[in-house]
Amino acid sequence: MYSTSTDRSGPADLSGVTVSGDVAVFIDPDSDISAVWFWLDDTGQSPPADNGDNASPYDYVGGTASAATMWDTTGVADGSHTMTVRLRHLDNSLENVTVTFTVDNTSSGFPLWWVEAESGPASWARPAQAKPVSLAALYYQASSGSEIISETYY
Ligand SMILES: [Ca+2]
Repeated sequence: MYSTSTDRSGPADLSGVTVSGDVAVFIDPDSDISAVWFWLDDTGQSPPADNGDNASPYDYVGGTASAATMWDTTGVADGSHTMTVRLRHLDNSLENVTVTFTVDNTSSGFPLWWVEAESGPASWARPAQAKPVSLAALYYQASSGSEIISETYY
């Protein structure tokens, strides 16, 4: 599971989703679990695990009962990643689970704006707040008469 809040609110399945920035990664609360080990991008579970947690709630990076320590996804490359967990149940049996997810921190830049004049040769103005950013966040706005047409490219 993951959440974008330190209080782990609004948890969602990490499998198949795209995450960015800081996220809390943790195990779905289950009273049958006594310990959890985590491996990022290591489905073979080479010892030692990246992190282990033997107290509920079971967090990837750690934390307290009320607040998870966030994992900064900008520390890894954009693209596909795996999180493999080894769960130890109360009867000491072990269970391995791997989920695949995507990290994408490319579109977090400040939008870049141009405003096109209504008539005559194209006249371009850049508002003072415009900053150079990655083209992934390019925001194009054109005025035509009283109508504003905008397009967003990703
Ligand atoms: Ca814990």
